Amino acid sequence: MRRSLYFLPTLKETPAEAQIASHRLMLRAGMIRQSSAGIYSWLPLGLRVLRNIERIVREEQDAAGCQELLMPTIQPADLWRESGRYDDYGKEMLRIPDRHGRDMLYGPTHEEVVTEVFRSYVKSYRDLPKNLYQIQWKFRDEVRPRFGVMRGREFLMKDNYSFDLDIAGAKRSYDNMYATYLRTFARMGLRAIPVKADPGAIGGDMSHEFHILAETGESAVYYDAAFDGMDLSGGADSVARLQSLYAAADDKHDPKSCPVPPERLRAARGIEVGHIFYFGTKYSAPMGAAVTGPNGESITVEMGSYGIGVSRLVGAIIEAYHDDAGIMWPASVAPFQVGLINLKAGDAACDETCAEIYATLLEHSVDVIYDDRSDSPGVKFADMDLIGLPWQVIVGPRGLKSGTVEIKERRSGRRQEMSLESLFARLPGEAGKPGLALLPG
Ligand code: 5CA
Repeated sequence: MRRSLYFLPTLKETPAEAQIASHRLMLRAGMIRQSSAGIYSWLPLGLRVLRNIERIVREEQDAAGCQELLMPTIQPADLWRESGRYDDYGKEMLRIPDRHGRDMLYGPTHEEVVTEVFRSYVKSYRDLPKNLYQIQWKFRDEVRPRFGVMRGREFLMKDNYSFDLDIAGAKRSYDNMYATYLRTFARMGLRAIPVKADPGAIGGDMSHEFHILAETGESAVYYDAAFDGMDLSGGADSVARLQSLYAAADDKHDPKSCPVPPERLRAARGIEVGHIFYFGTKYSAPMGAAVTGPNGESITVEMGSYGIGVSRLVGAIIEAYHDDAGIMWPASVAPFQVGLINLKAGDAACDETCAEIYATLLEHSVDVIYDDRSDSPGVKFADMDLIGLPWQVIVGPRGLKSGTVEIKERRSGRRQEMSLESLFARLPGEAGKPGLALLPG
């Protein structure tokens, strides 16, 4: 993508309304535009990151045996009357009458809709277990939308729903998602601590929230210091081992009954990026989601639901990866892998070399944004640091005299001059995502 043609409205000034780094940086980097309180347009650069996060979430859901479907954003109130939640949900639910005076609502979550789909088709124990997911927009009329996409009113969620024959099966489904979530967040460069949580409006018996530790987090979390040395990438340390350690959100934590001695207890702020629930027959019983068992008996299915805040993750990743100059994207979610900077647009040698690098990167399927504008080097450096692509390739007249360009790694700030041949030798043979390494070790 040529920067001169790209819709990327970066801002020099810090917007006054933004209180935390990720919100400020998303506005400054031209990723989002507020439409009304807690409701945003995703501009091209922001959308690329959102789509990358979605892709990782989707790949991990598919690998875990879940199947994707897509349910409507607008739901009939009658389904929520069946589950008994229509009146309970309160003012967070956006209620909309249609032209016939029927009560509709913009879905804050989809337990009712998915249970209706399931009960209409699945009739036998032989068809279990099932796990269905979607990545869909939700609306919650939050009292205090804030921090940009972190607490929005309209937000993108991955939600899935498990259906099992018995409690043991439901626990397997739950643990499968617990491990899947650890893997999903690790692929985005995040360490997410699973803490025991209160199921709240979703209801149920067992629930964990996944928190990214950050000072700007909205929740207080308490956890055993042993977590600090654990493998939280869904690998070596088993679900059973992790679940045996103490970790609780503030609504579950009671200093008086906490089993961890004070010197081993850590208190921190966290951003909740995922939440999983086991709630048994809370929806299946009132809504009649049952299958026929091996002896012809009717068995009400055991359910769980599992959410990931896809749009919230964009902000959470920035909270974890930024410095004074801007964002520092992990390669797996970065909107582009390389920023190519032409320090002297209009200079024949610079233009020619940049054109060659740009074409070669594209040939190797490396996502690149080429700053071909005639602005000053200072403006281009600041802009490129702000949007935070993992690699910068800087082309200027001075380097070209000795046949070199400069490579900069955004995260470490490491720089090195190299010839075009060495640069091209470092490009991957095929699709360059995500492991591009333009500098040695
Ligand atoms: N039905 C369940 C699981 S599918 C559910 O709705 N869970 S939830 O309420 O905990 O939401 C799941 C995730 O969505 C949260 O962990 C959080 O990461 C994200 N989320 C919730 N509310 C918002 C919001 N207002 N803005 C951005 N993300 C949100």
